[in-house]
Amino acid sequence: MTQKHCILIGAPVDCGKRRRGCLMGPDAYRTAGIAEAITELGHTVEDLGNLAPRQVDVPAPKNDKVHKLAENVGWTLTLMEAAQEAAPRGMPIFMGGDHALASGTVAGMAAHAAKEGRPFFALWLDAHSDIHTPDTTDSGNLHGTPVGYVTGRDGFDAYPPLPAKVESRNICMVGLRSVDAPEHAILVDGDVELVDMRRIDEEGISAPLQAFLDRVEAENGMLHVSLDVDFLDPSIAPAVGTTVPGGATVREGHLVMEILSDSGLVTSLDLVELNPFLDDRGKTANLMVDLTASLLGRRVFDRPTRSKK
Ligand code: B3U
Ligand code: MN
Ligand code: MN
Repeated sequence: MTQKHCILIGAPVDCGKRRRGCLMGPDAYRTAGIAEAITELGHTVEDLGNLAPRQVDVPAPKNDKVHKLAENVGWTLTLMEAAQEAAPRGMPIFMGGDHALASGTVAGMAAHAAKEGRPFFALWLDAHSDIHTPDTTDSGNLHGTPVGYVTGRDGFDAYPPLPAKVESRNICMVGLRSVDAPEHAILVDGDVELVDMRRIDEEGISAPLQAFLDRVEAENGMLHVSLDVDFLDPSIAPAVGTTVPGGATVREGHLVMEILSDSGLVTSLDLVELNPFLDDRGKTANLMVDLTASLLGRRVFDRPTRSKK
């Protein structure tokens, strides 16, 4: 694969939900050897260290369940800016932190794509659809809202205005198995590409993914991948607060990453929801690093595989 310059950006965001621990995520990835894994593949790496949220004042939210609105808005500002600073120089890899960080990373990458005059696509690898708004969320946890924000839904008045809205038809969600009623209502009437676990069981994970990638390629799009730990089955990835049984296997995870790697289309990546406090001797952090390595070209054999007679 062509050499990349990978820019590691620590985003210790822990305000997107109540259970604490995702702030330790960036250092768990470093401890698991993310930089070394990337350089071993022949790429270059730069680590910007951990960022901090901008300090902002916001009006009290209409929905009083909403948790830590100001901190979430502050992180969105910080990461929107960081994405736009890094994107022209290489491939940003945002080491979370919980999924609230994607409000900033995705909005920033979409703004960058708009500047480049290219369409923007997002692949959401997650058990959840994260398309709530601060008004529809019942948990009040804003890590359930980044897709709502970047697609321009109402209710994000406290957030920065979107430099570039993401077209919902340019989003593909893979791994869905936990969708709340207000999210369901939006999704069934909308045009987000939905790949739930049933579809994966019936069609396999590669066919729907490849169909989406064909569209990205045909439109010369930029592709952001947002990988939530809970996309994976909790038996192989226990370090996450919101485990949902029946997730992707190790093999499905790697296959997705290898197909993405072969496509050459991925321009940025989020690694989110790792809570090292809940991990089992680094098992989940190591798996997330291995998946990142597959995305960046690690292979057993290049395809097509030839057996020597
Ligand atoms: N949809 C639920 C659960 C959830 C969303 N994202 C995560 N969990 N990680 C909510 O709280 O909005
Ligand atoms: Mn998520
Ligand atoms: Mn999730």
